[in-house]
Order: sequence, then C-alpha cells, then structure tokens
Amino acid sequence: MAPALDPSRAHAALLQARLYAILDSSYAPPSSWPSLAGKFADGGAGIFQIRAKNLSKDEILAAAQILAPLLAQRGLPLILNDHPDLVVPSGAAGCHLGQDDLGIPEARKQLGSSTILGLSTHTPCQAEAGQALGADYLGFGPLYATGTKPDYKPIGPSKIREICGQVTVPFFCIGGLNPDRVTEATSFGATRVCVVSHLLLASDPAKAAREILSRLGTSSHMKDAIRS
Ligand code: TZP
Ligand code: MG
Repeated sequence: MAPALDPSRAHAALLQARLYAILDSSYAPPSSWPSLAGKFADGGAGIFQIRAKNLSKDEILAAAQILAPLLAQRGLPLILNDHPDLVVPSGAAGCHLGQDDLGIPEARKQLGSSTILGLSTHTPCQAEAGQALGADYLGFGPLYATGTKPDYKPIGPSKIREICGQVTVPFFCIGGLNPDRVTEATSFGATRVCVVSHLLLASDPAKAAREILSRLGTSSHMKDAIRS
C-alpha cells in the first residue's frame, strides 16, 4: 500500500513536531485511538505512534490502517512501534525501533530512504550512535521514572545538556513527563517531548496537549526551525 501521507510531507511534519503523542494499548484500547488522536492533534501534537505490546500484529495492522489516513488528512505522520514489516501494509509513515530491535541500517535497507525511522536511546552515546546510523529522529530517556516503561532506570533531565549541540536530528525527550517536568526539561535544552500516560489519562486530551506545548514554549532553536 502507498503511504497514507506523502513521505516528503511526513518528513516536513517531523521537523515541525514538538509534541509526539503515543497511543499505547495498555492505557487506551484501539477503538478509542481515532478520537483521541483527533483531540491530541487539535491540541497541537505533531506526530503519532502506535505502541501496542499486548495486541496481535493483525490488531495493530487494522488499527494503523484506520489511523494513518485519518492523520494524513491533517498532514500528520503515524509511526509504528516495533513492526517494520507492518509499515508498508498499513500505510504508516515509519517505524520506531528500540536498542534491541532490528537495527537502523537493516530497517533502512528494508524500508528505504523515505520511510521515517526512529530509535529509542537511553544514553548520550546511544543518541550519537543512532544519529550516525541514520535514524531520522531519536527518543531520549526515560528522563524520569515511569510506569509505562517500569524496568528502565531514569537518566535524569540534566543528560539533555550532553546531547544538545551533538545531536542534530530531532530528539524527543520522554519518560514520566507532565507539564512541570516539561518546564524542567526545557531548562536543560529540551525542545521536543514525547508523552504517553499524561495525555492518555487526561480528562481533556486536547487541553492536556496544549498545556504541554505551552510549557515547551518556543525556544530560539525551534523558532529557527519554524521559520525555515
Ligand atoms: N521510552 C522511554 S520512556 C517511555 C518509552 C516508551 C514511556 C514514556 O511513557 P510516559 O507515560 O509518558 O512516562
Ligand atoms: Mg521495540
């Protein structure tokens, strides 16, 4: 299947995105994702991911085939966690890989240069290596302890300073983020964040997304990106 969103538009949206919203099946069932994604988009989320550790591949594919075109109508990319082989059949814009998943070079070989490839990184060294391997964007964290990824030790927000200036691809700080922690993360140089539970458990998802974005402000770095 052709991608639901033209790849050049997907890459442009990635560069503009400051809030990355993850639709995680452990907090919200797939039936709720179209409505939730619409509200997060209303609140300013710029890129979306399906993360479904407890769903079958068929269920993930079915959900992605619904979500990818809905988001594409708004010019927003959908990324699949973990399943490079579902990217083409779902029409998604890309996939997100962990340190123990298929490597970025192998995924690039499978999916080509126009597919967005993201990588989870947990240290500055992994972030620099991920960029060198050709990841289009990075997740960096968990900054704070989080029940969404309970086995990971938080790295602390001060680590952000170590990758600012070194990493030039978009990097999304992640892990235990709420509005106050986003404010703290920005003081260490964060310009983009990825949020799971705070958004999925919010009583007003659009307002919650807007609040996170307002805490990110518009750093001088992002002003440059937005202007260009
Ligand atoms: N990778 C690092 S932390 C994390 C992932 C997927 C989970 C973040 O979830 P939350 O609920 O925003 O802390
Ligand atoms: Mg994975």
